[in-house]
Amino acid sequence: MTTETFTFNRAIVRTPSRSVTNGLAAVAGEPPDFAGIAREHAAYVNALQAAGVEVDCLPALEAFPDSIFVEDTALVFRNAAILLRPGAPTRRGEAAEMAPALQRHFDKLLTLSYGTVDGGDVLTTGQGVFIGRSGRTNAEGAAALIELLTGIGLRGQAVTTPPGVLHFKSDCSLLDEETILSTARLSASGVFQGFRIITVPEGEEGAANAVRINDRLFMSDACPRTADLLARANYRLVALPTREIALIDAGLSCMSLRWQA
Ligand code: CIR
Repeated sequence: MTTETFTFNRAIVRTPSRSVTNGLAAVAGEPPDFAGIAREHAAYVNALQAAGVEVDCLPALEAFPDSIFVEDTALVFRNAAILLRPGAPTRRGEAAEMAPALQRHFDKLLTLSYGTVDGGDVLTTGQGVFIGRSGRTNAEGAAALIELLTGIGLRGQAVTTPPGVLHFKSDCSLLDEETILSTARLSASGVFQGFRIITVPEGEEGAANAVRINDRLFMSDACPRTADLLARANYRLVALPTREIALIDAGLSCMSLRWQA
């Protein structure tokens, strides 16, 4: 059994820009508060460091309101990184902004050359890499990514994201090599056959976007019933504030690229 899918000692994050208050939201509503986002980001970075992760914090990019959500720009593995093509037109340029940091950290940097893929649609497990087609990740992008993954010895598989859900990982996360935390609407598709599934209680769908980092599990502090369930399953929980980032459709996984160097 390998634990590489949740053992991490390096991460890249990006300082939130003031423009983050104009981040994309599927349903226009209350905009997030900049100071609140900055606090949530700082708590997240502290939690990464407390988990033993060395964090490279990139400068804010005012031209890209959603650039704090670095996960969507790239995939990172032990020996290679893949620069993606984010699906939202206002976010496409974020990938080029990420390239220099990836060049610093990785000897091998591959680039998706056609289609669109957001990293939020990609779940890496010990058995393969799920690529959820979504409003952001199209079939061409998924096919191009599968080819790149094959070249670095990984097996990619295109799957479906439930309608109305932003990203595949908005609705699931890897808890350990055998276990996936998922919403009922996602696991109903049968996509996680062979895994043990822990289903988030109805009404707490946002809890499905958790992040396993070393011996702990980062999760939203707004999901008490899921926290109960996971604590009883013996996961070591780190509850983090997500109220403001949730206003622009984001969760905890979005705010970092994580790998084992
Ligand atoms: C967006 O709509 O692209 C951002 N407001 C939220 C991105 C969240 N990223 C993620 O789930 N990986």
